[in-house]
Amino acid sequence: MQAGIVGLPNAGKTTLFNALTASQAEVAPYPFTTIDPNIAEVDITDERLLALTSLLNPLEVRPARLRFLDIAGLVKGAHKGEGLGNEFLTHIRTVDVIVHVLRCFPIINVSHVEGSINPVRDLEIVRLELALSDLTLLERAIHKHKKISKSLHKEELEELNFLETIYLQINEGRKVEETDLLRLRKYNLLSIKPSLLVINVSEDEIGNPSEELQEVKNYLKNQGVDYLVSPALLEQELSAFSPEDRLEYLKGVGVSGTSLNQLIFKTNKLLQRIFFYTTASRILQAWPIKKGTVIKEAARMIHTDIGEGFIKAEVIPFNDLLRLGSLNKAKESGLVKIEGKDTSVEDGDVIYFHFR
Ligand SMILES: Nc1nc2c(ncn2[C@@H]2O[C@H](COP(=O)(O)OP(=O)(O)O)[C@@H](O)[C@H]2O)c(=O)[nH]1
Ligand SMILES: [Mg+2]
Repeated sequence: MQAGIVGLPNAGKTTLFNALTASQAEVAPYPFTTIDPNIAEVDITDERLLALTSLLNPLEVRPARLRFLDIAGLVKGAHKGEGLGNEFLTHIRTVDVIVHVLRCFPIINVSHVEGSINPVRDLEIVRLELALSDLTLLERAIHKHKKISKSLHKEELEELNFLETIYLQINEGRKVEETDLLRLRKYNLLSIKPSLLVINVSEDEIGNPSEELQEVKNYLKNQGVDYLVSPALLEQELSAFSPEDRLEYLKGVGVSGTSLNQLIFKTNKLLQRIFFYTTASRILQAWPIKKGTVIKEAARMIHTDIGEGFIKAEVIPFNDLLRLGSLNKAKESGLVKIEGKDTSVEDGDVIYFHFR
């Protein structure tokens, strides 16, 4: 799973990135570019995985991972190449979710490209840049199709029509239909990607919200957009401390959890992610998948051979396994179900795949 961080310069993107990843960062340079985005991966901490670890005593534990990409700030005109914006954006075209950072902390020492604090304005500037960047991409795709339109097959002509329709929808700021999203996947458009807003506030704003903070919260609520309020700088400073100390400090200033945990929770909700677990070869592994995925697809995710040669799966819900205390007891109690390829995976299922 990958998340791409966007926002205006000095919104606190890199600060948030550090806060999210510093404690366990594995910062890798991006190999094929000169304007390197910061990249780091974090383990998705998971209560169930911890419980399964103490229960099953595995040789190895592999949590699901979330990768963050932090790109340089966008400015007005980024889509036209202003400030190299377009190149930055290409780095995050393939992410699963966009994390959009809005600056709410005041102008003291840190300047703002637009000269004042106004998160609603900033939100719309960046949204517009994402949309304009998509339009440029679509224009190119449409142009390519048109150049050879005489020799196009029926499906390709249909694709051309489809792209033109989408172009108009994005251009006019209309909502793209749910059913079209899947078909658009291969174009990696940014403006239609699931996105989460992170409002970056200073520590003292949490208990004492500014007018701007109230305004942007209401604005997002009215649009039905999920957001979280993050004291990014404080969290970056806290990242040197133990998780327990961090949480205690945050609770002291009125925040219920780390931005990372809130972000993971909200991302899973937004993307309708659930988790299943495998324990084969005494390797305990968590697998994130989309709700509604069937067992055969889940098998394929682990390995194409397991998907292709799938015979059956033994499935036990996490809660039953925890209650009974071991896989053997679960089997004896008949709580391990044999499932075929078309059964949907449920959140928390512990699965053993049989395959040829
Ligand atoms: N006071 C305060 N400063 C912040 C906060 N977040 C970021 N900054 C500062 O703002 C500056 C720009 O932050 P940075 O993360 O580099 O912004 P980016 O350009 O969006 O990556 C840095 O000096 C940060 O220390 C915050 O919540 N409060
Ligand atoms: Mg930065």
